Amino acid sequence: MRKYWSDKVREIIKQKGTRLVLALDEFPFGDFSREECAEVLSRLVDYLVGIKVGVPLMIKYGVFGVAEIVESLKKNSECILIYDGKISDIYHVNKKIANMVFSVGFDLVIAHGIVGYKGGIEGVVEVARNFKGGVLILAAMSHEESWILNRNLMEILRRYSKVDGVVGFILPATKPSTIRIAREFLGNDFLIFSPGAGKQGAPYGQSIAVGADIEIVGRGIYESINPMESVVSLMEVYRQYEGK
Ligand code: NUP
Repeated sequence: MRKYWSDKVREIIKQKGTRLVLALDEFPFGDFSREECAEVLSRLVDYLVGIKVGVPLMIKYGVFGVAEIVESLKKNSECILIYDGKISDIYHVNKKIANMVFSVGFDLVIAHGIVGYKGGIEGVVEVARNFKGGVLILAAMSHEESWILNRNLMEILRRYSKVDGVVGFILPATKPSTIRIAREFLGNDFLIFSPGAGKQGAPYGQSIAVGADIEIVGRGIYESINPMESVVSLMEVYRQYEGK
């Protein structure tokens, strides 16, 4: 599935001329009603490679409520749907979570690499293979004290790059050296998705410059007064890296 998902994501990047995945941790935008928000999203989707749904939205609307929102977006434009549950439990619980999210139409799910594969993330990977979905491994994080996790970067990359079903890694834009190291180690077969640009302080585009395929942006878009203007202006930033 690795080649399938990396080709698919890179094809959408080419088609749409952007590198952006929207982190949807809140719905609706500002004071918009749910209908108005759905309308804004349906127009934004032409300028997005995908949408990443976080736990806050899942708690608020439940897996079926979220599925309804995201499925309607998929109708308008090709778009990768990612569940960011940072799955990090033991094998059989991970399996249940993965089964629920893949069965409502998510394409990729994010799992915490630090948990370990055997008896842990293996549960997510097995389900992903059944659904022909993919797993993105969180290998380092963007926040201040993330060094506790991030010092295990090489071990996580080494371990999970051997696992069939793992299609890519999440690496922080706020720590660009982790992206550089990972790209050099992984080569081009794996996808790299990077959060941390905008509100967390990394400059837009920096993660792409050092080797990421995709930039994940949340508040910079959904808290913006004009979300459409924000996604279009980000396209300009990513245009510099066309063909990279
Ligand atoms: O290390 C990580 N940092 C991070 O911000 C790993 C993540 N998955 N994220 C997610 O990226 C976070 O859960 C949020 O959905 C998004 C960043 O949002 P924002 O800072 O652009 O609003």
